[in-house]
Amino acid sequence: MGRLDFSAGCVVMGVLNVTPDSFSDGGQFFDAAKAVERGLRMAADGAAIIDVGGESTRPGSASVSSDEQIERVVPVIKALCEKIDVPISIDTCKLEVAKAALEAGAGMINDITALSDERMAELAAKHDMPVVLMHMQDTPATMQTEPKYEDVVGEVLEFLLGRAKRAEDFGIAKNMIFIDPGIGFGKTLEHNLLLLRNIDKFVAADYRVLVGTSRKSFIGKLTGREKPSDRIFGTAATVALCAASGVSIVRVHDVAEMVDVVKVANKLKIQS
Ligand code: HH2
Repeated sequence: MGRLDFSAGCVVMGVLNVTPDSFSDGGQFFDAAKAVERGLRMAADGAAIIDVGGESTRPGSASVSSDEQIERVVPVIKALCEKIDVPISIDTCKLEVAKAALEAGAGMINDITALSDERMAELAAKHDMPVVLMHMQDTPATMQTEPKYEDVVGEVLEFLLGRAKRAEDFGIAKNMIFIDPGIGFGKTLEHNLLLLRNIDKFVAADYRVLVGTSRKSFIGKLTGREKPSDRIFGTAATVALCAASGVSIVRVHDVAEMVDVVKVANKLKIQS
């Protein structure tokens, strides 16, 4: 499996949801063969990493058992690892799923609960795997009911730095840790905008940063685009800002388009 290379700046993580109900592409890649085909396309389009998930975390979603997630993601990860050198990340907060994905060839853990289960931290440390630590207020089932912060940027950053430090205490190397403000996870439109406007503060915090804005509902609110697949240009604006601000990874559905955006925005990076 290849390694991530940040020498040119920000890179693109392709989202591959092997789910029937994801908010933007649910059902399209639920079939393993279709998911593999989509993963190969993303690799050909320039994805530096592919994030495979077997559970939707959209607002209001219910959790999916480990067995069900494993059944969905393992065949896809195995097939992709046989065919391409692009690293695969597993989008899960469940230990058994992460273990099965690792055995199938995945090389990174994307945990929207920021390693709440400490056995997940032990697993990542033992296998020297990169981890994504994401902030979320509440749980996907209820997180959009009434998100509240006094100082969203300060609180999210403090949480992430605490979790990053804890991950280091478990033996995960600093350069293996990615912090993620969790756009849309227990945040209003204004919270999301404040986090993005202040993304440089996260970049300055000494850990690599990952941001996932792709096709999310706040982009729909700003553009009036109801359909997630119509939110590509809105997504591009956020991706350009992130890349030019020094974010290391953008997590997106539209890989070919965002690879172009990142190539240009990386060259526009403002040196402070
Ligand atoms: N967003 C989603 C899922 N996983 N992981 C990280 N680290 N950051 C994110 O912003 C993030 C994430 C939601 O997007 P998607 O996977 O397209 O939808 P769904 O959860 O409905 O499958």
